Amino acid sequence: MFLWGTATASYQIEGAVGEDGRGPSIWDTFSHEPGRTRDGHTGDVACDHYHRWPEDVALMAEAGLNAYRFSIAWPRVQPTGRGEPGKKGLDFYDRLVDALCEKGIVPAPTLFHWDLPQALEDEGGWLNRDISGYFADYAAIVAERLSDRVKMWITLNEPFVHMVFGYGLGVHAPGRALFLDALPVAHHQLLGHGLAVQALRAAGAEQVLITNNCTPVWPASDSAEDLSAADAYDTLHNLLFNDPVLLGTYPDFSAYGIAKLDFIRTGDLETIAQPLDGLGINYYNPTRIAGPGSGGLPFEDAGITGYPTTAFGWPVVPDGLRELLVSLKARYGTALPPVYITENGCSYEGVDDQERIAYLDGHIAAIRQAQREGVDLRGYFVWSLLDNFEWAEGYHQRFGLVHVDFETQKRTPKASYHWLKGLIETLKD
Ligand code: IFM
Repeated sequence: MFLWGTATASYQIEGAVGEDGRGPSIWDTFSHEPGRTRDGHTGDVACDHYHRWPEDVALMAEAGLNAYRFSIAWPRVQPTGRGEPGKKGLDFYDRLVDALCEKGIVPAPTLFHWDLPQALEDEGGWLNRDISGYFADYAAIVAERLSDRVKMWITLNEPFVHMVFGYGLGVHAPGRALFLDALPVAHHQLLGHGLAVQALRAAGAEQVLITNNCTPVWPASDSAEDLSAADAYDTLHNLLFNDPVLLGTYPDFSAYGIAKLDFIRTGDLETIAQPLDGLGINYYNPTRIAGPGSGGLPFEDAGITGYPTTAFGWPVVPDGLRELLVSLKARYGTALPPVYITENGCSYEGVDDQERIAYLDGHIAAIRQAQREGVDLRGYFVWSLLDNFEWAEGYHQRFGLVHVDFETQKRTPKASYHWLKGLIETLKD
């Protein structure tokens, strides 16, 4: 069964940050610091999904969607990231999973979508190798409770973005600007992924994936400088996260002048390269790269022109998704498991969102073309079900199929919601 779903993340929709024993996360801390998010927005209330989830599940069912990718808030399950689980937090996800199953919607939880318990950040966050083990303990707790009904699990969401934005540039929580010294964050997340796969399997999980955010990298010109800069960027953004999980190796980092990767220990890569049942891919746009960059980086973003852009200013390049999928197949061959597009979507204003319809239509055509070119694709999840808290942009970027009035919490399905519903109906015939 091909999965047609939507995707969300706990901190972006749940709200209820102080309820039922949930501990603080790094996003609670970060968003409350002056100047960190646009207009000082926080996820304190967000879409109030913690209370309104029955309405949100009903919206999915009404659209005919057969899958839902959501994330579990680690600090709801373990308020300090370690030790005994809080009962009420797990109860929330238990009820949600029951309601999804009742409606015939496959639950596909992600265990980590950036809301690290603050107590673990106080111990160094993902710079601290021990966090990998705590992550696996948490995975085991959740799977023991839910794996009788949850068959499909995703360990991490976009470890690249969490490393670069959260620890490299400091524009996301936890707000550290370590540049290339953030590299251990990649390794410790990947190690946590590998250990979590083992824990999930031990608790009866049937299907395990990781979700990487990938981008086709376009050199700005054919010059040797731009070509090698593009390779260097591809290494950091794509290969650093796909190679270890699929091939059990790290790519060559010499372009970065990093000789010592001494945080990698013997046996780590074997742990990271656990067999997977799928690769989750989040795609938004390609990246055009020139070289060399400033600040010691071997590349710089040259920007893409000549394409329509979303309200966020992101170029709309549907064929980039086909290009990406075909290139994954070319690089990994038989090591590439079935692929799920775990996020694809766009930010636009308005309820009559014809641009979003065009965006989705173009990207769905691109995945169909990739299938014709031999890529084993098993699902497509739109980001996002609801307008929600778009991290540093607060509530300014609206990605939802359903409009949310953040004053009243009223949900209004947009034109794209009705369009997607119509499309899914035609697929049933
Ligand atoms: O909102 C984010 C999501 O949390 C991760 N992937 C990209 C989305 C849009 O920026």
